[in-house]
Amino acid sequence: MKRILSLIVTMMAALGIFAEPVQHYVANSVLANGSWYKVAVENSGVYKLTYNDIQQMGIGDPASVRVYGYGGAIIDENFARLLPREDDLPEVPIFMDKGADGVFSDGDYILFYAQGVTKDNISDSQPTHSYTPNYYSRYGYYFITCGSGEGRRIATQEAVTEEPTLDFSTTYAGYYIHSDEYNLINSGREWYGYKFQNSTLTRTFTVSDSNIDTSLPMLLNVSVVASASAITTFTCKLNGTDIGQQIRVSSSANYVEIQQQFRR
Ligand SMILES: [Ca+2]
Repeated sequence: MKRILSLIVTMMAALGIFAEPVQHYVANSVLANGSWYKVAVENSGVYKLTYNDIQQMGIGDPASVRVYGYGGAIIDENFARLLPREDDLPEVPIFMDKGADGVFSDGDYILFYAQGVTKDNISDSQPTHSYTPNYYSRYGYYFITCGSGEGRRIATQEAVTEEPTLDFSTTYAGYYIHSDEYNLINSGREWYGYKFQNSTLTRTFTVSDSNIDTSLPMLLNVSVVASASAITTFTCKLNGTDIGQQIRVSSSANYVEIQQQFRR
């Protein structure tokens, strides 16, 4: 009896510990105070706001401008992995060019890096390049305000003086051609972009980047879906030449998806 009682006490103590809520929330959002201006971004990159842009937003003191936000990448659906993260908007470091007079004024600007809606998954160990789209938004948003004094700045790195150990003039690049126009069963995340039917049985997709070195290996990922009473075939050509075997989708009353890789 004594042993059972002791077990219950231990369990209650343990339950008491786990019932304690884990607090990850700030008391107030940064958005609670001041005037804010919201800007939308679609693609990742460095964005520029001029002194006049900031002034026209109605920011009281353009020299004290601050940028907040996470951008547009989809967040992890496993909330447990998000928990160590602050729940409020983080301040984004900016670069501010004040010109020769050292005063943020007409003709000056700020730069900041913004995350777009496509999250690149780049692996250093494998020559692959994939991406995760944001299924819920076409834009990411940043919030502009001003604070007192100077906001967060992009840190200056020490110049590297050592001799390089690797010399290269090319790198991997990824291009995505997708258009989320059709959701075939009006459900889920599978979206397709281009219909091949009736008189449109050929489509040309152009990557307009004159810096591509066409002598280097290339990997082409193609995803097609079909539903037909006969086998559906797709032929992929690169600059007019077949790049590999045809993609064959078996006949089916249901939609069948095929993903195929071509290497050249
Ligand atoms: Ca200036």
